[in-house]
Amino acid sequence: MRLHASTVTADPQTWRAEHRRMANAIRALAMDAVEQAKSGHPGLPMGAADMATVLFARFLKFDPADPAWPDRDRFVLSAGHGSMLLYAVLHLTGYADMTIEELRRFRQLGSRTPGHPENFLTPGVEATTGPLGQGLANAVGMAIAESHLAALFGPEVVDHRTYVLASDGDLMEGVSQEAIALAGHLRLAKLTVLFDDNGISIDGPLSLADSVDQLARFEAAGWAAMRIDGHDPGAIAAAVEAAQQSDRPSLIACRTTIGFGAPTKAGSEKCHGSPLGAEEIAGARENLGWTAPPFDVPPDVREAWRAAGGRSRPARIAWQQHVAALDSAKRAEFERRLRGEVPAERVAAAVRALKNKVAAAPREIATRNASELALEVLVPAVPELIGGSADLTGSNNTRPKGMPVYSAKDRAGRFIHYGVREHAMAAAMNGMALHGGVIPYSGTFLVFSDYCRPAIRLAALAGERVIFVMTHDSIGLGEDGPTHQPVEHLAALRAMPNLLVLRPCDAIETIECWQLALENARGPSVLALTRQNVPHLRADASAHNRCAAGAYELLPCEGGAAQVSLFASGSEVAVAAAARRLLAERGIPARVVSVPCFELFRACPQHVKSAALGTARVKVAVEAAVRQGWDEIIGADGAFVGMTTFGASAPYKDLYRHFGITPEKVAEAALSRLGGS
Ligand SMILES: Cc1ncc(C[n+]2csc(CCOP(=O)(O)OP(=O)(O)O)c2C)c(N)n1
Repeated sequence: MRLHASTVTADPQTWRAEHRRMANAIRALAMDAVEQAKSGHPGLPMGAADMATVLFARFLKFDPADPAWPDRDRFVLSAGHGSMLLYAVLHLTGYADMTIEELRRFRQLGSRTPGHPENFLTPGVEATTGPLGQGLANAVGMAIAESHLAALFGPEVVDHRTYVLASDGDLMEGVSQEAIALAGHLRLAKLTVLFDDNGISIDGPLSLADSVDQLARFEAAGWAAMRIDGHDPGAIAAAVEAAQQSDRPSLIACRTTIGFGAPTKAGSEKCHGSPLGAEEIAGARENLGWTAPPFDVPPDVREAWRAAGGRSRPARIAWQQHVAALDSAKRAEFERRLRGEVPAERVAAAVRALKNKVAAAPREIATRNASELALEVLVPAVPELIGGSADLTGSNNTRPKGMPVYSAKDRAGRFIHYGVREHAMAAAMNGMALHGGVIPYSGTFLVFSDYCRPAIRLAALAGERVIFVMTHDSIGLGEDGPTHQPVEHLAALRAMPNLLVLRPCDAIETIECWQLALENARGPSVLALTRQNVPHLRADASAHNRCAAGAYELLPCEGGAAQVSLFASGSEVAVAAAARRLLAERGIPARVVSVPCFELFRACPQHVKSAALGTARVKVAVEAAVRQGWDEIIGADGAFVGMTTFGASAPYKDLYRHFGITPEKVAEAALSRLGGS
């Protein structure tokens, strides 16, 4: 749908003049900070300054006095390399932390002005961006969260918009296509993308690599779209107004000149990612009519920006009054959800009851099915959980019976059919977590964690609670073969800082791991789950969450001091348990240590670690994956039974035999280390 800016009106000259000076303040600060840092990207802030000025000075609902105001509009700078645009605006509108000193310390250690925006570091920054495309997909998640919470709590308390500033690079990245399609399908009308349509990227003119008709592309995905002159404040304002009236998400392609004002570098890639240099800056100052010295903002401009920063204060106060007037139970629930505080007692009670129920009737069950059992009790207990799957709902078991679907028609629904869009799913979940008030979880196959990885990494970096159910976690998935069988994925995920990779061995551990993922408020979690059945191994179902230690002795040795410690995770814990029996038959006492989570184990106090590691002379680990990472537990001289190649297509029991991941092979490995085979 073509967006029509029918409300375009000629703005009074004074407004235009004031606008120009406000925008030039962004340009000057960006040039100065990049010059001072001797690195950075002046081109985007200079080109997009008009868009940002119109948005922040006339439309965006925000209050620098309360950066976390829940009903603020969200502004995501998806083109994170243009960070100085955001820092300049935060400074000018009066965010207390964004002092002129911080701008002077752009890109320096410990500053609030890192190279790319980091939301956990800088109040006013909504998302950690830089990897192109991510911010746009984050914004889709934010708009989903907004619409959902508005449906639950009403428009008096939740009614805000999400704006994204995206560059050519954002729109070239594949994740943007997934995100755009999802947003169009879900009719996220309060989402607006301002596209910095400057036709330049790092290598030069966009025509070197791209010839997409972006308006047609967005329209095909169900968006409203229009193209305007991105340096005309009246046109920008009219377009934003039109977007606000649209019943679809909107794209506003703003034709701009990268490095606007720079005498020789404007309009070229030369101003994309390096300081302009003293001469060019002097020329730009002259072109722009900017006479203030570096890092200086003239009082009239400062005042105009401060007025922009104070614009939404009355709205915030009115909002606080609305919240205060809410029914007390509703208010308490709203505030609890925004604090990100899971109802710990309800979770603990649900977990305890389910563990007891499962332990009372032990049976073989796939951990993906056990996860569904957990969700059956957690989804009602934790109303902020928003589930989903990338078109594998029946395989991931992420939709417990009766969980309503979130859609354009039912914003109160809690399960999202993301379609076959793993990357945007993960990035949108980040956006939901960043928005607050919801805890997203989703499903796909573990092998497709690769398709989610850039977003998982940002969740880990930014410390967002996002939960990934990743099923079909090894060759144990069987006949689908090596394309679908993860081999290196556990190691690759474990290599990521601040990510919990949880691989439970049975139903009890699965329930415990779900509890840990929910409690992991400052980072993402991956639950690696089996397709195939596994035996019930945990005899005890006490309230104590044994998985919290990351590794613990599941089966003690019998008949003397342990000679062998067998370590395993997930489905291979059963293999280790069977190997322990074989060793016992040979008179060799062995113990089994379940290792559901390396990261949690690493964080344990030394005595807990030592207890899990034990003192047996021989250490053997078994996991249907590559060895990488296990030396941390078994040492370089430990034995490892696992995968060294890709898998194969066959029934899973044949595969375990074929690849030698069997109790016999584990016992053999132990015996050979003992010198007794
Ligand atoms: C995923 C990803 N790939 C590559 C980069 C490196 N990079 C930063 S900006 C950019 C492209 C610049 O073009 P554009 O997005 O149009 O920004 P502009 O030059 O207009 O500022 C690239 C390739 C990145 N940040 N993220």
